[in-house]
Amino acid sequence: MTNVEQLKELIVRADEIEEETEGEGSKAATKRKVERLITAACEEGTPIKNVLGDGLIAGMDIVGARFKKSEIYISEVLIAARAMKMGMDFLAPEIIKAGIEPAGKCLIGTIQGDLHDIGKNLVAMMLKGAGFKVIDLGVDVKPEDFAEQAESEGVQIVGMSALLTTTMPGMEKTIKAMKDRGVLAKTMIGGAPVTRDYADRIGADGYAADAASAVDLAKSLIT
Ligand code: B12
Repeated sequence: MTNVEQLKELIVRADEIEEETEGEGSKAATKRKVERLITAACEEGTPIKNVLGDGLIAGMDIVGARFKKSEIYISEVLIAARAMKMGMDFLAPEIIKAGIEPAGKCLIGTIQGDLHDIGKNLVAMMLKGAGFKVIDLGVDVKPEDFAEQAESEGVQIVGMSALLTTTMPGMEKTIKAMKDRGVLAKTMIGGAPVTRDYADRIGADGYAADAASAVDLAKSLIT
């Protein structure tokens, strides 16, 4: 197996690796392995683009597909995403040097009045894993703040999350705030109480039920 293939495998099996090296040092052990494989791949002349695309992103794609089919739990996705982030952090200076363009630019946040962020964070991590540049506005984000940031950052996609039926109307207000400001970014929405029907009703460009589908949706919205 090449170093890049091993890197992909490491992301897919990150939870098993952390279990094997259980205890205080498990995260550090994963970090060491990720960094060792990236260094080895670079030393043997693999372009950064391939280390990223065929290693880290390819691994995360498999994790996303398995999660979508309910073959693995959220905890396993989070461990894989953490390993992915370790790799991305380590590679960041090289990515900048190589001038690799992100897959797209996305703004994400939880809607005003809503503090739930586990699902939103998962979507953000998976988008990053798929090569998107993600600007995370956090929780309790006002419609005007979404619109203002979408404009100033020049994003292609605005993702909104809501977990409370009482905060869902904030999504429609955000879409309106974006229109009022003349922001042309596509909108995608999600969260447990949100449905495709609701997305259609409020004029959102897309809805996804889980983080892996959110990545597919984001890709389709910008092509
Ligand atoms: C954890 C939790 C909390 C935590 C949140 C911690 C945190 N940092 O997020 C705490 C304890 C703070 C909390 C507080 C409250 N909660 Co709460 N909470 C939950 C709980 C148990 C799990 C939510 C969760 O994280 N799920 C796991 C994630 C991974 O799933 P997810 O969010 O749905 O995300 C996935 C998809 O929806 C999608 N997705 C999500 N966001 C996005 C965005 C985009 C763009 C896309 C495309 C896709 C997408 O992808 C994600 C990954 O696959 C739910 C019950 C439930 N089963 O949903 C109740 C629940 C959401 N909470 C509820 C309530 C009522 C509250 C409180 C009002 C309770 C209270 N009386 O104080 C407060 C509200 C606080 C506030 N202002 O927000 C209710 C909501 C009822 C309703 N229909 O409105 C629920 C449903 C519980 C219930 N059955 O009553 N809560």
